[in-house]
Amino acid sequence: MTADADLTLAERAHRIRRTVIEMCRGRGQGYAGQGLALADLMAVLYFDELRPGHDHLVLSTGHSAIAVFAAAHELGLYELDELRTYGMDGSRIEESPLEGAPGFEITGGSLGQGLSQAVGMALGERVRGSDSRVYCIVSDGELQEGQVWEAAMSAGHHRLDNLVLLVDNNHMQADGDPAEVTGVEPVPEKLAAFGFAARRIDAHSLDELRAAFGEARRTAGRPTALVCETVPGKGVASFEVYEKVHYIRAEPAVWERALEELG
Ligand SMILES: Cc1ncc(C[n+]2csc(CCOP(=O)(O)OP(=O)(O)O)c2C)c(N)n1
Ligand SMILES: [Mg+2]
Repeated sequence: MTADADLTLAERAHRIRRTVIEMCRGRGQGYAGQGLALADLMAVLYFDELRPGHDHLVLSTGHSAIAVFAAAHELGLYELDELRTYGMDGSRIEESPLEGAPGFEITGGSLGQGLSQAVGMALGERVRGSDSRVYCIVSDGELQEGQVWEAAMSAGHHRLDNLVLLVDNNHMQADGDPAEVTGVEPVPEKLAAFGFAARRIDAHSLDELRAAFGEARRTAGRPTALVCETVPGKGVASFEVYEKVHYIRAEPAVWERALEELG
């Protein structure tokens, strides 16, 4: 745990990546590719963008919870020892999270539902006269769910400029590349047609992420969508071979080598 305010965002992202590997090492398996891919986004969200107790993060892609747990560890919400019980029977460190676990506003697992909840929260905050902002993470595979587009239509209709949709565009779903399963592109253009200020960003560039969030805050009258280009396994060279692997199950030595590579 650390509350060291002097760490840079790059150092936070690096620590989040190490925690992701530590979590998978516990049981020898987990969503390591997604956790590593989302580490930079998590660092910027939690240590630059979200105002604690004020803004909302809605993780629609429940199985990517590992990234949020690892970031929550940086905030001091979970001890590393507990995070190492990730996915074990009886642990509250679920592979897909439950609403009410520290860091999680909704229950995950059934894909496609989070944006609807985020739209409801954003509308609710507006009705209350609050300036709270709502950030919602969905995945590229999840865009195949019709409910996401119903929610997007609603966000555009209500001109929810307090809503930021983040698409984890890692070009991977359980059965391969969405382009080969059921194509979802062109995502920015589709979301723009639904009323979003939408664009694609490199979600491993801390500068691009910060600039995009700044622009979203300055955008009035429209929700923002950031199609975040991410690389599964980002930061651990030997995980390149797992680039298109949705779930990693490996021997202890593999996790130990990953930690050595991260440094
Ligand atoms: C409604 C629903 N349908 C199917 C699944 C099974 N499922 C779990 S993960 C997954 C892949 C979704 O794509 P994506 O989130 O892009 O995968 P990743 O990038 O993490 O590999 C699917 C179909 C689910 N969790 N919920
Ligand atoms: Mg994906």
